Amino acid sequence: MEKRVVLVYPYFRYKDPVSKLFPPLGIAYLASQLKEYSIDVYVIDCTFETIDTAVEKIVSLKPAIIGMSIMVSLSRSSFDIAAQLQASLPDTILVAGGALPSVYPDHYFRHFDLVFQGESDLIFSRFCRDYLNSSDKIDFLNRIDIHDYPGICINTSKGIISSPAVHHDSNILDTLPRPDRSFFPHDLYQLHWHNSHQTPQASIMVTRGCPLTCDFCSKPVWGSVYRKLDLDNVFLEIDDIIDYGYERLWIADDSFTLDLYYLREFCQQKLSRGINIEWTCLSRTRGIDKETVDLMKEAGCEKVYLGLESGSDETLRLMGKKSTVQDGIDAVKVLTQAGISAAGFFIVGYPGETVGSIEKTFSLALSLPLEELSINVPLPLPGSALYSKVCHLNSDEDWEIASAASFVYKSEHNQDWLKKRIKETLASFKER
Ligand code: B12
Repeated sequence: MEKRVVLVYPYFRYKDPVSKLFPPLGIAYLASQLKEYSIDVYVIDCTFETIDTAVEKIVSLKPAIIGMSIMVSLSRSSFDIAAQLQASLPDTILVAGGALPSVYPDHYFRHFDLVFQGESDLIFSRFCRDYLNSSDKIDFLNRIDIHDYPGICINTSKGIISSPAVHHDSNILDTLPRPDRSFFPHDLYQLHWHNSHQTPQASIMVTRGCPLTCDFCSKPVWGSVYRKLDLDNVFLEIDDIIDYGYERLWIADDSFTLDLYYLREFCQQKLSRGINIEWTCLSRTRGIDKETVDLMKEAGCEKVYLGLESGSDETLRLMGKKSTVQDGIDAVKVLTQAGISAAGFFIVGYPGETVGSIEKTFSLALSLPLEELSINVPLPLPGSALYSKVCHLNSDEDWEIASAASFVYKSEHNQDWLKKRIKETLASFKER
């Protein structure tokens, strides 16, 4: 084995072509941390690969450690690759991390040696340094003191042991190196955006965590404590993204508009520094006002994705949303009046809602001046309150998501009818 770490992002575009493709940011965070320890690091971003070529590349590198970044829809690919790697590289340590392993670590032990939960970039790199300085895999794993590595979860002869994941304070986050995006095929990503007639975009995270408690939302990595990054560092990262040729930022924060003071500061500094790049973000519907939205527009905000969710206040209550239908209508209005496009996410077929409330959602979706519309049935994400109510998936179950209109659990709603109505609504939306 070579003293090197290979990071793998097991998303294969050919399996599930989505319109939005971003270089995987979690991998960029891990890579920069590993480089801080002068560790020899390689990245296999599978986005434009096939499983066979990806496995071939990883095996030829003979890494001592492989770290795979996994979210709910990447589970099957991660298991497929890991099974092949286990067979070809029995002495390599296989580590799973990211959103799904963070909430469901025991699912991974069949193919991985250990799991890191939560914000583990800092701790994983320390783990890699320590392991690369040791000589024997079995001996090292047997001697691990889990308190040395917060967030680690490991299957030992005495059973599964873990130490709780950490959420770093802002002052620690501000000392971390900027994510290293140098490993990704930016030309292919940008070609993808051009081919789909969209502005080339890269993702960035400015704030972390969300204190809201929506029933369907899982906060597997960042948790509930809202933290903000130092804006000097944020703008250096934005400079990197511009240097790689991207023309729009996709701000991936759970809710970038939560702290209006910080949001305005971001806009003002972006303007005063003359940083010329468009951006989009996600937002809740309540709380954004005209003054802030006008400033967002001036600072290059092109589109805001709103969690509108339902056309019925009763259903919004079932979803644990601390907002009303009117908040959503007002938010779309204030954005569009400022010249910012509004995109709407809706969920239909929520447990406990009625056909009447579902129809209200379809009507609302068609009545608003939205630029983009997404309507899904509930997806019970592991770690969400909804998940514990409706789902008891066992660990052999596959987590790959087949379709936005198919239930992955037994629902009281008629799936065929919902599918038909979603299709009709999306068709009417397109025709408009
Ligand atoms: C950008 C994004 C996308 C992008 C694609 C991902 C990409 N290439 O960038 C798009 C828009 C396509 C997308 C789609 C979907 N997404 Co998405 N997405 C996100 C989002 C907003 C940001 C991801 C990100 O870059 N985060 C920043 C990086 C730094 O965080 P990170 O990857 O988690 O990495 C950190 C740790 O996890 C850890 N880590 C990560 N990998 C590894 C690996 C190892 C070895 C170790 C040790 C540590 C480690 O270190 C990092 C730093 O601490 C997150 C929410 C969020 N705020 O994170 C949702 C999120 C990941 N998505 C989610 C979901 C459900 C989806 C969809 C299934 C939605 C749907 N219904 O269609 C689809 C699936 C698409 C597909 N085909 O796979 C869920 C996943 C839930 C889960 N439990 O797995 C999340 C958490 C949002 C949510 N709360 O619902 N998504």
